[in-house]
Amino acid sequence: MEKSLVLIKPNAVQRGFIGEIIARFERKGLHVAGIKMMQLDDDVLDEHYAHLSHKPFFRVLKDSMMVTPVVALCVGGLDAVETVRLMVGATNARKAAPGTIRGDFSMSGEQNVIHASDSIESAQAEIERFFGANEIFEYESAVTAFEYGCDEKAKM
Ligand code: IDP
Ligand code: MG
Repeated sequence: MEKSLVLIKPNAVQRGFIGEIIARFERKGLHVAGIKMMQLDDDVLDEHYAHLSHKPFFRVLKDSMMVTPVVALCVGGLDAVETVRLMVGATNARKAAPGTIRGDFSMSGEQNVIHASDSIESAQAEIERFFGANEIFEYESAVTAFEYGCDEKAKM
């Protein structure tokens, strides 16, 4: 099953949105395969945000990700990476569509409550970055037949 990596950022932890954000993924039908609270450090953020290391906001971004622990979440489902990105919305939360997580919970392009993997390749790397193999769980869902059509189940 395709999986994506989500981080509930410190600004969402501070504002008390952990439960509401996780509930949105569960309600959608994405299955939780891994979940934990963890304190990020400079080294893991250098790796995680390597594509932004040249940006003027890099230091501030990394600092903002260490203010409190984050909640790391691995969720799975058909086309999970694209589906989660659609649920998360645009990077600048002021421009994120209402109904998306950023669109509903944030006014900021930096303090935008959540990270989500942007491709299948980065999801694989990010899941390995934040979870050990024994922290990702594959288990039979009792309700898959009611969440997907037969043709969709065949693709999973
Ligand atoms: P994404 O989180 O939507 O994938 P990225 O471009 O990968 O967006 O940027 C990672 C994070 O860096 C964003 O979620 C946001 O917190 C922060 N960020 C991106 N652009 C800006 C900016 O222009 N100013 C301040 N922070 C930014
Ligand atoms: Mg990104």
